[in-house]
Amino acid sequence: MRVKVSIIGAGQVGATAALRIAEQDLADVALVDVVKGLARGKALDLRQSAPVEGHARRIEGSESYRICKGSDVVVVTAGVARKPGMSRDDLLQINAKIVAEVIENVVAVAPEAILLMVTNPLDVTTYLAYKLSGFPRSRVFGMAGVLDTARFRAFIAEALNTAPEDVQAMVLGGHGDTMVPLPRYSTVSGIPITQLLDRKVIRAIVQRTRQGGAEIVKYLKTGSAYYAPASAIAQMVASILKDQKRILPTSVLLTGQYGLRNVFLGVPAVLGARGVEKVIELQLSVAERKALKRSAEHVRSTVAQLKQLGWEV
Ligand code: TXD
Repeated sequence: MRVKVSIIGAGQVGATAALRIAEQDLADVALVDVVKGLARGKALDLRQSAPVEGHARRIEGSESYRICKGSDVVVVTAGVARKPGMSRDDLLQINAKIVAEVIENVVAVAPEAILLMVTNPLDVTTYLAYKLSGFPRSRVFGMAGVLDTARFRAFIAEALNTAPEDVQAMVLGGHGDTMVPLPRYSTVSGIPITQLLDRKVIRAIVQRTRQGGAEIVKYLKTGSAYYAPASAIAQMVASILKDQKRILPTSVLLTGQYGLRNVFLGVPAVLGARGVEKVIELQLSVAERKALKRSAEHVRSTVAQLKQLGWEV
């Protein structure tokens, strides 16, 4: 049986995610974009790399959602990205409209799919997708934490001059400046980083992680990061399609966990064939709990802005 992942938005993140999913032999890919010819062109290019890369994945591109029929997972990257000086929240008005249109189309062709949201502001577009799709909470969630922890892990590995994959880390909270990296739950081959790195160094890494996206936007000027985001998407998709049940930081609707409810926020979750199968509740210090609450308040205030803009969600 062939599995299929649809990716809505064939821009930088969407097209790179398509490449990773095909080259990792995870699924066939359907790419959709409103810009005429864009998804078709990129899909054709990707197909032509298959003989050299050595996979037999089907990759289609279109302006029409018809090609998404039968998708197991739909990844939503449609929207605009940040330019220098912009926060993720500045994207709210325009991306909310785009996400609403996308969700309506996706629900019509792939009502059984798992929705993985990527468009910023992430925790808010995921909330919107949850409300508009009517899908259960286990089938609507967002990618951000895997990227934020990947940045945290990369910086720790650089500071220690060690293999990046040996570094495990956890980042909670919303995808923005209020995210909560957790040095206490970060290790290198099982050794807590607090035993390996100076407190001041850890603090600097935490700060750099929070600004990780902006640092790249400043260099690129016309867009934001996409290689690492695409890696993060592929990892989450793999955990779902292979039913790996990996514990990955995921933006999930909280229903009382961490003392919070009715808000999407990054927390460790078990990802398997049924989507979010479980939320893991970590023991937090008073300061960590406070930081997470602050992050939740920030996401809530952006949802409130959405309501002010006339969205009934
Ligand atoms: O961690 C995370 N969640 C993120 C989020 C990491 C990286 C990027 N993040 C966000 O993803 C970013 O802030 C943007 O909101 C999205 C997509 O970023 P990308 O860098 O891929 O932006 P591009 O290159 O501009 O691509 C967006 C594509 C582009 O081709 C548009 O034509 C298309 O989206 N688009 C649409 N497709 C379908 N339907 C509609 N309505 C539509 N509108 C735009």
